[in-house]
Amino acid sequence: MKLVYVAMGSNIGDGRKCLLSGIKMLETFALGEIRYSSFWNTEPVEMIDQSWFTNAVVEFYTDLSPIDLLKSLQMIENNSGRPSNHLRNASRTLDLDIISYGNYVLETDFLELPHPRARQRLFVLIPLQELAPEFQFPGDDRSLSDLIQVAPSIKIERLDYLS
Ligand code: PH2
Ligand code: MG
Ligand code: MG
Repeated sequence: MKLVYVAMGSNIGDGRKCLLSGIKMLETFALGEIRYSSFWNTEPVEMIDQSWFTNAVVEFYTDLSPIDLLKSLQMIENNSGRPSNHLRNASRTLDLDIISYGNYVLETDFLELPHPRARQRLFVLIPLQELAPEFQFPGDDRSLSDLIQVAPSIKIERLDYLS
């Protein structure tokens, strides 16, 4: 059983609904409770002329292998209306990226662990810090605060559904 962190993002349709329905689908195979961060509205990074994203990070345990977890996440993306042959960085109803899988460090053609770009992306680091302030990337002794300080700045605001 491994503890995993998955980043969620949506910039087509109602982002909050897309993320909530994604979490419901994750519940069908996660072991135990899924913990999740607040939802954050974030400026698109490395995309031109795209809508803002709703982003969050979730934490759960799994007994799936990294590759089977990746396949399950891709099935959920497809169920959310995202074609599997989409272009990299195209807009999407739901994007699910494995940020870390236990303390695995892995490099294959279709999966790299931990996620190769997460440490530079505030739309991952800030929800992750909210959810797991003590988190460290495998093989990296920097804190999330250290990483957040040097990451390229973007506009990011926490959604507050109670107000
Ligand atoms: N995902 C990307 C590229 N750019 N920007 C934001 N704000 N949020 C994302 O989830 C995101 C992005 C590729 O998956
Ligand atoms: Mg992504
Ligand atoms: Mg992805």
